[in-house]
Amino acid sequence: MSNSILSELILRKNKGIKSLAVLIDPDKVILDQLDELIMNMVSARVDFILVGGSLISSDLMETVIQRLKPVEIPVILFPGNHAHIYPEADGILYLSLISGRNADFLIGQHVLSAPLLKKSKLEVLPTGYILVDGGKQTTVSYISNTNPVPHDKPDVAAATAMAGELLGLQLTYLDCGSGAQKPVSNTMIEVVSKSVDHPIIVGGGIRTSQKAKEIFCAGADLIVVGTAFEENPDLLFEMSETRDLCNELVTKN
Ligand code: 1GP
Repeated sequence: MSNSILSELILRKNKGIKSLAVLIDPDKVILDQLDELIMNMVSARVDFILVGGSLISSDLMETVIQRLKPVEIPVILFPGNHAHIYPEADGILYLSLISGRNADFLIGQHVLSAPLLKKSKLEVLPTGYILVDGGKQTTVSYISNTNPVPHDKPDVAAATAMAGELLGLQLTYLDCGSGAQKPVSNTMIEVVSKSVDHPIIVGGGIRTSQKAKEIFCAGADLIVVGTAFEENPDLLFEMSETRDLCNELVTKN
């Protein structure tokens, strides 16, 4: 089991370098348009590709991963449950839903998937997954039967992230859920990123480059965007420029 994705994220965090990930939801992807999306992701120099979601009804996940295989961007599984494991990917966000109190998503799904993961070559990324209220109930909160952290309670999110770090989790993912009305607040990102030493992933409801810039400046190391790119593919180029501008500032300083 390699640790190249995690090492890369830690290295970038230490240098203040920001990263952009595209989330591909197998239920929403249009296979005929996948080649174009791949070309765009390569030319925008997307850093990571996440594939998955909390509820996947189609049987396209494996096909999508196989089509992404030749692309030189790491493909990371974003599983909704233990059935969403495909060894052809490069890594897996091993999400423990630490904002919730549902044992199944804290440890149960992990017990079911551990034997397969131990045998696979997937890089396992132990991640404290913190759902945050983004203005409406999301599929992930419904499916996991958990309450998100209130949007205006950064201290609760920070204490949750700290507990995850103390338990040995290597990443914190603050997520308002796909299609959220509003993303995680800048204040929450600032407070959480000052509370833990490991890389912070932020996603859910990020729809503009301006927002992406604010979220990077607040302390996110990696942002994940899905819905906004499905609605407006050109935004991919705008957001990657935003990432580049943030990174230029870092290299100048
Ligand atoms: C969802 O963070 C991801 O878990 C992406 O959310 O689809 O709203 O960009 P969006």
